Amino acid sequence: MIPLIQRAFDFQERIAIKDSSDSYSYQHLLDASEGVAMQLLQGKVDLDQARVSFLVPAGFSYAAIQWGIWRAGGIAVPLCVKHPLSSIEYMIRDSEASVVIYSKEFEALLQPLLETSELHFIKAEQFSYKKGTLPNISTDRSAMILYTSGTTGNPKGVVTTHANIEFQIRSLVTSWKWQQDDHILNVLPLHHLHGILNILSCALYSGACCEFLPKFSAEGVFDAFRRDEINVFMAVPTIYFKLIAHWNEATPETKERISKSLKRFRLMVSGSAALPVSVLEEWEGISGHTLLERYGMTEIGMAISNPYNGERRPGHIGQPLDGVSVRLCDENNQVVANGASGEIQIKGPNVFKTYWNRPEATASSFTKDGWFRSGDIAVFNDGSYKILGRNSVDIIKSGGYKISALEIEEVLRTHPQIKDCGVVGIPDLEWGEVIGASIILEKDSLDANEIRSWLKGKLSDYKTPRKYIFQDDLPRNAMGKVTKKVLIDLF
Ligand code: MLC
Ligand code: AMP
Repeated sequence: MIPLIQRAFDFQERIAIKDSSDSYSYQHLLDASEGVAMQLLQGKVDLDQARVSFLVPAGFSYAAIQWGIWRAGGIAVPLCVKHPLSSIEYMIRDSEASVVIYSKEFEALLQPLLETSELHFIKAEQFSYKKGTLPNISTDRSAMILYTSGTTGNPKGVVTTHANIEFQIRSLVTSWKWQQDDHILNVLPLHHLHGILNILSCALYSGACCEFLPKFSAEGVFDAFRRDEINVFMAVPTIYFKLIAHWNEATPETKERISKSLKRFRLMVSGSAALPVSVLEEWEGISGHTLLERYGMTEIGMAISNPYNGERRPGHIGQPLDGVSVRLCDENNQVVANGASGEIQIKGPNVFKTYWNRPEATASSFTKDGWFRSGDIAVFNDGSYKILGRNSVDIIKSGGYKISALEIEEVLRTHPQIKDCGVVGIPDLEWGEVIGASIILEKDSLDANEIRSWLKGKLSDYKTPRKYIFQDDLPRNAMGKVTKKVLIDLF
C-alpha cells in the first residue's frame, strides 16, 4: 500500500481538508479516492502506470483524484489551472495520458479537445463513492509526472516514484516537526512540487489539516489567519512580499490584529526562489518569525534547509536534509575547494527517476558517478550553503515559477513582425525576476501592448514578458550567440 494513503487509516475521524465548499475527514478522502480508483479501473485489475492527467481547482476533489489515480495504479499528471489550452494539450500529449479528468469550470477551455480527441475524458463531478478491490502498489512504481522548464524549449516531465515521494515527505515531516494538530494554509498552484508535496502531502502524512484558498490574495490570506486556526504557512518569496505590502497599507488596529495572529504560528517557510534579506527582516518585524528558508527542485524534492531549531541564517539555505548528499563542483565535476563556489549536485533517495521519454536529457542531468546536476551555483559559507545564481541565464524564476527564456523566444519569433529577440530575467524585489524581451522588428510598427495582447492564449500570464526594449541588433559574442548578460544590463 502507498505509505501516504496507508497512514490515513490512523486518522480517519480527523479533518484532512478544508476548502471553499466544506471540511472533509480522512475517512471521506479514503472513500472518495476509492470511488475515483474504481471508476478509473473500469473492471481492470491495475492501471499499470497509465498516465492520468487532471485539471481541477485546488481543494478536496484534487486530493481525492490524486489519491484515486495512485490507488488504481496510475501515474498522476496534474495540470495547471492557469495555463492556456496549448500548454495543457502539450502536457497531455507529452505524458501520453490516456485519461483526462476535468471539473466543469474547465469544460469550455477544453472544448476543442473534447470534440476532436481520442482521449478518454471524465468529468470530476461524475465520481461516485463506489467500493471494490484495489491493486497492491509497490513503492518502486512511478507515481507522478510534474512538468518543469529547463534550458530546452519545451517543459520536461519529471517522473517520481512512490518511494521518492515518501522519502521527500518523511524528511520534511521529521525535520520541520509536523504534528497532527497542525493546520496549514495552501495558496500555491497544485501542478508544482511546493504546493503538492511540501504542503498538501506533508499535512496529510501527518494527520494534519490542509486548508485551501480558491485563489491567492493577501487579503484572503490574512482573513484566514485571523481565525486563529492556521499555525503553519509556506510560500514563495513573492507572496511574503505581497503580504508585507498589504500589511503596510492596513490601519493600525488591523496591523496589530494580524501580527497577533501571526505570532502564534508554529512555523513559516519560504522557498522556490531566493528570499531577499529585506523581505525576511520585514516579515520578522511583522510576525515575530524568522522565515525558515529551504532549497529544493522538482527533480529532487527538498535538499537543503535551515534548521527548525537553531540559527536560520538570512540569505542562506542551510544544511543538507538527513539522507540527502550534497556537493559543490566545478565545470569538470571536480569538488571545489572549501569556500569556493560550484554547482550544487545531489544524490539520495529523494532524487527523481527519469525525465519522461527523454533518456538523453536524463543522462546529461547526471554526472558519470550518479550525482544530479542542479544547475544552481552555491558556496558553503561558515556551515551554511548560500545560492549565488544559476549556470544558465536561460532559466528565469519569476514569482517562484521556473521559466525557460528559450520557450518564450520561440513563441515571440513566430510573430510576423519580429525578426529576432532575446529574453532575459531582470532582478526584481517582488517577483525575484521579471521577464524582459529585447526585440528586433521587421518594420518599426509594433509596441509592447500589441505584443502582450498577441501573446494572450499563447503563453501563461506568468511567462509573458513585462518589459520590452526595441532595438536594431542584439549584442552577440564571437560565436554569434546573444550575450544575455549584456542584455540584462540594457534593461
Ligand atoms: C503575474 N503577474 C506578474 C507575474 N505573474 N507580473 C510580473 N511577473 C510575473 N511573473 C501579474 C499579473 O499580470 C497581474 O497583473 C498580477 O500580477 C496578478 O496576477 P495573478 O496571476 O493573479 O498573480 P497572483 O495570483 O498575485 O500570483 C502571484 C503568485 C503566483 C506569487 C501567487 O505567481 C504563484 O502562485 N507563484 C507560486 C509558483 C510556485 O508554486 N512555484 C513552486 C515551483 S516548485 P495585473 O496588471 O493584471 O493586475 C519549486 C521547487 C521548490 O520551485 O523549491 O519549491
Ligand atoms: P523548479 O524547477 O520549479 O522546481 O525550481 C527549482 C529551482 O528553484 C532551483 O533549481 C533553484 O534555482 C530555485 N530555488 C528553490 N529554492 C530556492 C531558494 N531557497 N533560493 C534560491 N533558489 C531557490
